Amino acid sequence: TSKERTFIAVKPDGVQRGLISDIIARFERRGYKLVGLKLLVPSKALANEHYADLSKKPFFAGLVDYMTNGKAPVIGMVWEGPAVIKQGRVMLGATDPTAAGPGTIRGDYCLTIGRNICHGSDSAESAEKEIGLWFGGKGEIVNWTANNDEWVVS
Ligand code: DAT
Ligand code: MG
Repeated sequence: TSKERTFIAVKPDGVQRGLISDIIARFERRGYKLVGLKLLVPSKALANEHYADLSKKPFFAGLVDYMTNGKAPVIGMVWEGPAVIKQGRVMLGATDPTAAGPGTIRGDYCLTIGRNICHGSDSAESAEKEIGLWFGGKGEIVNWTANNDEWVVS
């Protein structure tokens, strides 16, 4: 539906490389609506829970350290709009940047899977879980009407 929401993050390497604005711009100019935004160094507990599905993988410890060591923060966002979960993943590009096509975020800016600069929920279930994890506080998600909605979504 047009109220679908997904969790998109700029990982520490994306922040360090100055790519926050580019990543936001891609979602914004397409017409998706920003309803949550924060800058933080995630706790180990948050990163562990966020990547819980991957806890048995050999790269898990390195992944959590990279997300949480504070060498740069993470930008966490909630974007809303038609098919934003699936389209967000398409806009990010393949997890392994060597397979990510040009025009995608990873295809335009990344070379390796361990430094792929962005995250996007991969299903309705993960979107719900991740939005709840990263945006727990009252008022952190803002419901608002964009004045150009009638020109973007019909
Ligand atoms: P995605 O981030 O596209 O949802 P994922 O959920 O499978 O991909 O994995 C989460 C992150 O873990 C991914 O963005 C980068 C890291 N990762 C995944 N597979 C990896 C691997 N084989 N080696 C190193 N890091 C990996
Ligand atoms: Mg994933």
